[in-house]
Amino acid sequence: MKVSLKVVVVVIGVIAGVMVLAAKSDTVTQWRPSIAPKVQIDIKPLSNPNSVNPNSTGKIAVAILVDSRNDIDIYSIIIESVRFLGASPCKFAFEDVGVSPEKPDGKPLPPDGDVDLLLHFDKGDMVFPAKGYWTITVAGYYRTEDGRFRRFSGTDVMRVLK
Ligand SMILES: [Ca+2]
Ligand SMILES: [Ca+2]
Repeated sequence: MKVSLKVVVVVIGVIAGVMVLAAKSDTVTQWRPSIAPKVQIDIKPLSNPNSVNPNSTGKIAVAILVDSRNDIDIYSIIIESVRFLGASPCKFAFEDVGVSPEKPDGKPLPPDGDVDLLLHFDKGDMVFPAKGYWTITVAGYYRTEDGRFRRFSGTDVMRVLK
């Protein structure tokens, strides 16, 4: 009788151990880095410097350049969640865009074969900083493969005229 009780205790112990391990491995597979993924953005694609006159009306284009090396799928981005100086996009398109030259007034780089997200923002919706050069963060959310919403962001330098 005592032996069978020991066996039962051992069996329960093994089952409990397996359950703890299973729970732990589940936690591990669900783990995600807490830092928001950085994406490459290009304010005014094809243009460098990215000069903007806040006193005129119109739209400013921002390309979100995501390729197969990123953790973000370009089509998982929640368009309406993206913010650029307080504005949300008024227009968007999925297209492979040419990229701004690295040096001012240099030659733009041709499309690289990976589809990008091209967003347009209405200047009337935006809050501009004072005249000068500013590092601007464009941020938003994307949906992960397991259906969660995660933040991403990217930065580019913008020149505010006037
Ligand atoms: Ca640019
Ligand atoms: Ca591209």
